[in-house]
Amino acid sequence: MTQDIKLLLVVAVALVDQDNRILLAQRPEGKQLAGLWEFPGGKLEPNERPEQALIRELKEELGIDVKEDCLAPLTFASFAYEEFHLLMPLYICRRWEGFVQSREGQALKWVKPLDLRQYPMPPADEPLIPPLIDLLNI
Ligand code: 9L3
Ligand code: MG
Repeated sequence: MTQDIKLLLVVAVALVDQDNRILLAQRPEGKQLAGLWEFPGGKLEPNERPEQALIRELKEELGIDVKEDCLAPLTFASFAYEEFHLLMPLYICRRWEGFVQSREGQALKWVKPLDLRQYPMPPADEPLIPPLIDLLNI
């Protein structure tokens, strides 16, 4: 028997500052998974590549400008919710223009890699932590 699976394509980023801290954003009240801390990002719009979607989302949500060659793919999240299957590449970015600000009322936090586990995350985001810590060589 086959089953129709709804795929949701999302892209996320680990923004890393000069002290090797990573930006987490808290999902706001009223949204699915409210209160959980996530790597910033969002859904792909039709005809967008992941890098284009991320550049758009980072401008909308955080007010920063990111160049495509500053985005490096790191790993991939895959998580099956009951209603849809989420596929989400995680990029890493160390360079951007402008100051990170909360444009959509979301709480933001710069977190040391080994403290990431203290922040409750959506289930798709959690498995992204070990490869990120490996890459940062902590
Ligand atoms: N999501 C999970 N982890 C993330 C991001 C950016 C998104 N780091 C999930 C939450 C929602 C879906 O992706 O189920 C779509 O995100 P949004 O458009 O509601 O932010
Ligand atoms: Mg978002």
